[in-house]
Amino acid sequence: MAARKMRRKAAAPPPAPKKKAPKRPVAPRRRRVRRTVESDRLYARAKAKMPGGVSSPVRSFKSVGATPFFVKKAKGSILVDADGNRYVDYVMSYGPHLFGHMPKAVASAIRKALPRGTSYGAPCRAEVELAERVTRLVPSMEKVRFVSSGTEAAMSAVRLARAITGRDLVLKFSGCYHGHADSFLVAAGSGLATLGIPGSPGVPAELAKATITATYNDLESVEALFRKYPGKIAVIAVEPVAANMGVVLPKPGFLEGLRKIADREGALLLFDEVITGFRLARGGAQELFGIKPDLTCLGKILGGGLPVGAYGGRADLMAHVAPDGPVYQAGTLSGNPLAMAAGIAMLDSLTPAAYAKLERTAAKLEKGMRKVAKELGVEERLTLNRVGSILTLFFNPGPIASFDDVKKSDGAAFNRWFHGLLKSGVFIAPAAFEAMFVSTAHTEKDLAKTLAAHREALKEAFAEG
Ligand code: KE4
Repeated sequence: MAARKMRRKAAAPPPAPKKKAPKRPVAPRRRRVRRTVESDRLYARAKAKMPGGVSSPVRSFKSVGATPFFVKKAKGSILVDADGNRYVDYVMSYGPHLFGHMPKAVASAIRKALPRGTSYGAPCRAEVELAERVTRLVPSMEKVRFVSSGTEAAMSAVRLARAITGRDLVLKFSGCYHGHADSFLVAAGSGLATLGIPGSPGVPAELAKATITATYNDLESVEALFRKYPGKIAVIAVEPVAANMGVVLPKPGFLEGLRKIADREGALLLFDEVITGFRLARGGAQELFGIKPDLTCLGKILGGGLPVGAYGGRADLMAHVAPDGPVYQAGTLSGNPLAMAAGIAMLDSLTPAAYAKLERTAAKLEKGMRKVAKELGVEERLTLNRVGSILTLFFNPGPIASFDDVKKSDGAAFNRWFHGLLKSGVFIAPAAFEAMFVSTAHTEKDLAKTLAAHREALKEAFAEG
């Protein structure tokens, strides 16, 4: 069979050279329609058993008028959902994944720790080793206590500040978010702002009154509250770079001003570095801006994706924490060996090269996003705020320095932009009051895909605007 065919082929004249087809303009790659069958099935089951079908409200896609996809797996900069759709991920679990999902060092540290057990209810070596790293990287934290979330960290730091000063009032900034402890669910950012919840029901009015709110970047608003409540404010709690109303940078002198006011008034200064800690520098925002708070809370990166939070500060302040002192705080899973192992691997990977790469990638993303906006002639209608590897695009001419500014943004345009990106396989937080998180795992290819998606999505965002 094969030989006969061969002979026939030999006798036939050589085929005429094929004419080259005229070059057709290359149409932009058609967007693959995202399948959502499996995610929809999972969502229906989830809603039957879980409020909103999610474990944290922002994940519901409610504020962008859609339903969530369910993740099947994640690696590096990529998320894959239950229907096999792949996304370049800029949520990065809202901050922990500075090196992308499942970086080798963290995965191997967890695998090595697992055979030794998951939680002891007793101290272990890993806690000590992580505590030594945290206090070395963040010198203002002479002592540290591990907890299991950023909320626990902020809540405990406030309790400590109230105990030390003997004062009740907590001063926070509208649009900043410090977790969901009662004292902080007042004019908060992140999920509350996203869902338009000014302050959560269930917080006793008496307790809500103990939280007073100033305007971010407005020192006079802080001075006014200290004039109004002399000797009553225990702590000024602030995100040194706000990232829960979108990214809003501190104006020059703002953080220094808070430091001076706290010292003058006998209040403590608490930096909530749950997002900025280890991200903006090895020593967080306090290293970047050179301001030393009295207390700091940490989370996210500190656990590399496993549940970890921490609070800490001067040794004389932390001496008030039980069992050394009377301020009670406890936690079954605090300091568990798996999370500690992950944290050690994360902090040991905080090299100058990693920060250089984060800055290069984030700067390139910012530059590309600005270029696209300029080419589309919409740059005047947008504000892009970036510090290091966190950034937010506001549909707002700006400038944006406070939550009041942020609230003037065009939410509908943001939603169209969000969906435009998602259709093209780029996942950002389904909420206008969050940050985009860049990691060392984001590649040139990811950036190219992101900027192409951004171009199409911006057109859609402004198509109706
Ligand atoms: P957790 O309790 O969620 O670990 O941390 C609370 C917290 C405290 N402080 C800051 C500055 C924070 O950003 C957070 C939590 N951040 C949000 C996202 N902006 C978590 C995402 C969510 O709520 O699902």
